[in-house]
Amino acid sequence: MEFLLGRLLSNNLLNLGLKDICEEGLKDFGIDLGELETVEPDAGLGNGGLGRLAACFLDSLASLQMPGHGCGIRYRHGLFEQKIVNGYQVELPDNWLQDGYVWEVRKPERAVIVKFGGNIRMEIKGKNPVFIHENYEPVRAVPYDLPVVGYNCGTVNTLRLWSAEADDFDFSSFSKGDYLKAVEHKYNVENTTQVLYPEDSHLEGKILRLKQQYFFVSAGLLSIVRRYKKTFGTTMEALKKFHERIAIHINDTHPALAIPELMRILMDEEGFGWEEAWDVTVKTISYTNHTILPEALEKWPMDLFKGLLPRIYMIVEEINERFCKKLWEQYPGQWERIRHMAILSDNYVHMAHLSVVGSHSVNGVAKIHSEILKKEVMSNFNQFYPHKFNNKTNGVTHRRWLANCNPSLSALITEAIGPSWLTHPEDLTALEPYANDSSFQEKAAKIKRRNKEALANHISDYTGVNLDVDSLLDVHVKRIHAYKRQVLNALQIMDMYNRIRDNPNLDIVPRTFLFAGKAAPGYHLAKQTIKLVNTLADIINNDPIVKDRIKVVFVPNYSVSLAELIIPATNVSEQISTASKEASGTGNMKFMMNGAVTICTMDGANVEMYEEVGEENIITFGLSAEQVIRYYTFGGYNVMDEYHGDQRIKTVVDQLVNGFLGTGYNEFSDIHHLLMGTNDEYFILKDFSSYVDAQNRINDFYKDQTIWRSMAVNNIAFSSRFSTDRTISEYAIDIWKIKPLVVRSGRRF
Ligand code: 26V
Repeated sequence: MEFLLGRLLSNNLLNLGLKDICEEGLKDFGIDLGELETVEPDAGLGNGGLGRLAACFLDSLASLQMPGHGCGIRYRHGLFEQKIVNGYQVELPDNWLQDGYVWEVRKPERAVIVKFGGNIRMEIKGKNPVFIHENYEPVRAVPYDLPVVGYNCGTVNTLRLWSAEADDFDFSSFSKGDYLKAVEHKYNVENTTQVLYPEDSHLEGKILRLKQQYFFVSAGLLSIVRRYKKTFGTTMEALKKFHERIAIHINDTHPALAIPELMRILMDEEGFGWEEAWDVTVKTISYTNHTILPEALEKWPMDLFKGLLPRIYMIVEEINERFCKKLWEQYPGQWERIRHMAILSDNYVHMAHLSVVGSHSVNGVAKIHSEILKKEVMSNFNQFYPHKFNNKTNGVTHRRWLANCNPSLSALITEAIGPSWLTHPEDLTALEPYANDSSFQEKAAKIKRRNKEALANHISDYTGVNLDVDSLLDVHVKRIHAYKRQVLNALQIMDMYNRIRDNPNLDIVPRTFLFAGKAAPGYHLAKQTIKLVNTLADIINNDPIVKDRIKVVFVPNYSVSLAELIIPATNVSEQISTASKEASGTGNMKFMMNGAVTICTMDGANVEMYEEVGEENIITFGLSAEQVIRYYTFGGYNVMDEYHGDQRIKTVVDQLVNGFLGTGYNEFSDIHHLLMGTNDEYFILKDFSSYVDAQNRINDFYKDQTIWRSMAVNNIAFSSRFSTDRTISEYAIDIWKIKPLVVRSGRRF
């Protein structure tokens, strides 16, 4: 449901082998390619990690010559634009299509009709019941196709984005002279794909979102089946082999309606019986889970679901009934277990349950996350379907996130080890010997500094803050959320500030703390966190006692394009989620590839980064996931122990509400409540002391530039596991059973 593409021009040129020549050619006309690129809108059709992962998958699929395409929504407005006014986040609509979009090709002749509402009438034809959908609202889904260009291989796949369109007027109303009703109808239909929902971790059961889900799922499936029949024929025999030729992967539960929709098409439109349709459906569909946060697990009120999708509801009811019957056979009398696993319960449709039951593969996105799924969140399902569960650790495309966004570092790497790493990321390990090569270290450090200069220009334009390019750049960029613990970083900065005020000669390396990220518009705590960071920036950056040794900056409007500017300039990558909560993280991998050192908890893919790079090249701290889960299960942690037991903690917590920050006393009351009023649900104070120690270790390592630079190079050398080329190869072999389809043999560059 989300593809966070960012800009495509430069990446497409890179993949076509045309970037250098275009750069040179444009120079002759006095045009800078970097500047020209900024004319392209940044396609923000996603919230964060989940949508960006989908975009990276598309790049690797095409670059590995895999026949794999994306299906999504052409939102008229992508993720909102963030402005900071007086320290607060203000949201503005993202009007990315206002000047047209060069990459899309509208295909009106491939439009399909998606049906909402109405009622279902059953008729008996021969011996069989048939279901007729009546009085529905038809919505025309028009596809817009974007090319997905593979790297140096001739493969161009498709990302098909669906847009809801009405005929110019609803003629039946118009002919009766009801002009306003006709216009209203058009408005309502087109409303379906107007806007991307900006929540990424909290479910609001809005009917329009369910409508979006069914809209793109139904349109996508109708177009897949139509194409299939055109290619393989319309006979029942051909359709029974659907799963042998088609794999459909659902990115989280958002497209889970693909399960009942494929059932509907096979039964109601193609004449399959239930058993046959179910067999094909389960073998076709696979599912990735991207979160264990209970508040983000999708569930829809049954009434709402039934009203909008009456036939789909009937099918889900039948799936549920058959599933519960099987559970009963396996676990006779265990009502509680069955209620917990049911798809329909407590008046809700539970989409994760539907996704597990209706697919043949369920994967988590990092080893630790997949283990937690199996052992905790979905342990019942894992017992019932042990063969379905597996892990596919996330990745990022190293072509966009290293080659394209950091061309100087990329050239240095190629100069040292040759260009094979672009198509075979595992070859990056050849860099290991360079970690202790002083000339290589020196060159890499110079590039880092130049990247900081480029970032500094942007920051001074947008925030007025002058970034000290000689300071250590410590970066915390991602969506703002309690579990990602931007508050922990802020408290640590407050403590560092207190220490400098107490001892103005404190021995610390100059450091810039950079934050960026969007808060969901209704998420007050996240919005307060942004205000807190901006308040700290005001105080600290203007305090003469600090003498510019630490600075804080919040860069507005975090996006793919901004990430491409920030990540190559970063020295320290903050990945400090409460252990067990961050399914994987992918920003962590992008920083690693660009030679940043990670300070992190043992959460998500950080655990595997630690395994790859070794303990001497990464800074870890805090409770383990096991400890966190144990605390949740058995209790045992009392926030008052930390508050009263550590003066540093008491001081910074009090400073949130005692006027020290120079704002109203209630300004940060939600944050104070998060810590003291919820018994520190995210273990921010519990991990505080260990985090401060880890920050001190960073300080000490950075002082010795030889050590630091070797850590940085080792991070690049051991990052290859985190290329989506590796991830996609695993999905292709283990789940989708697809092979490369060679379009053009031989590489040209
Ligand atoms: C959930 C919801 C809940 C309902 C409202 C709208 C909405 C929109 C998106 C989501 C998805 C939440 C899950 C998610 O984004 N997970 C992230 O997935 C990344 C890619 O696997 C992973 O790296 C992050 O750790 C994980 O938080």
